Amino acid sequence: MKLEGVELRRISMPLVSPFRTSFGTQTSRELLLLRVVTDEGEGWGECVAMVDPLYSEEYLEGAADVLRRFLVPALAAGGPLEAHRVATVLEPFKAHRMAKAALEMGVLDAELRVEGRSFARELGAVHDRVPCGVSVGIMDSVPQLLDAVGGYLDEGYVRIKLKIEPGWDIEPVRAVRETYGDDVLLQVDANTAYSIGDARHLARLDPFDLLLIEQPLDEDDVLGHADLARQIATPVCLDESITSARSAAAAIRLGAAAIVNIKPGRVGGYLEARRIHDVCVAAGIPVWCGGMLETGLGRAANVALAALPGFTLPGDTSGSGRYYRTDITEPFVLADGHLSVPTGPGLGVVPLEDELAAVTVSTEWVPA
Ligand code: NPQ
Ligand code: MG
Repeated sequence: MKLEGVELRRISMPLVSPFRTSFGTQTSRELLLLRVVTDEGEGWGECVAMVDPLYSEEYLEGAADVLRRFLVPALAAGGPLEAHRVATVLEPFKAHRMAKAALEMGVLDAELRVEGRSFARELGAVHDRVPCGVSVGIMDSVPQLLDAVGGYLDEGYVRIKLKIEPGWDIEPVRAVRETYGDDVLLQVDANTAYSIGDARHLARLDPFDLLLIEQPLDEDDVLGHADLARQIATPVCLDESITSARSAAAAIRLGAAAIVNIKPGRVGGYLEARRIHDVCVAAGIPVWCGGMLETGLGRAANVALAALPGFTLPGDTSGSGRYYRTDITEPFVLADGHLSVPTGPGLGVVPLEDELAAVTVSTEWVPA
């Protein structure tokens, strides 16, 4: 394949309800989509960076800039266009993993469509459907939270993740346990909102039998997570800190990660995500697939990844309706708490022309 160019498409999708985390409240999702155009066909990539660098250091316009200025030109000049070569060709440029992941995803989609193979088959999926969890934002009150959780349980979600921060942690967890019982698979995500001095406070979550606590400390504080893990009974899971298979191996060796959240965007792509899966399986560490409020495009690829054998915990692979009234692809809808793994070529889904047009803010052509 030969690269002809990449269309950068900014889209804006309203959320069905505000989503509050320890780093802020989102009411709409601004996203950068990549249409990778080759001499043999097209592929779609989705960049998960937010508008503001609040989850990680990457942000939407930064990703667009590095793609336009460095990544697309390097890929165009980098020899035969093959998905498995993309990360190597882009390696001279430091970090910018979400931008690189989006470009690799688009190339992989184009390549697999030509070859008639699915993401699931390419990545090594062993299931045809995956169990789904849901991430529940910080709310103004406990009754409001219980309402939201009850609604998701009624929809069939098999695992609940509560976003927490100082002042919204022990009581919401207690309330969910008391209302919905000990059988609900329950976990929490702090998005780096605590410090090691909070260890004794976080140990108060121990009695609630949580599956895990996700990223309580700073992303660069791997040693702190190892120290914390010795002071609390809840298993420590890393999200933001895991940026590569190498960093996953290091975190596991240090005792900082009993469980790993895998997000392809955060680690530079689906191929690196699979390597993290392999590292974790070899070390006996359970993994699950995170979520970044993806459209149906990113959701399709995530569901394929979540069907690999080491994904033994339900992920944040929610249905489209968790976030969006209208998705830009055929929506992903839960059946019995599961989503079906797409089987068609590439992602197995394509943007619906009208829906895509309705959410498009701007397009920019970056020639090869
Ligand atoms: C997490 N995701 O696991 C992230 C964080 C997150 C589903 O909890 C806009 C774009 C809003 C990306 C909010 C979930 C977001 C976002 C939260 C990512 O840490
Ligand atoms: Mg997280």
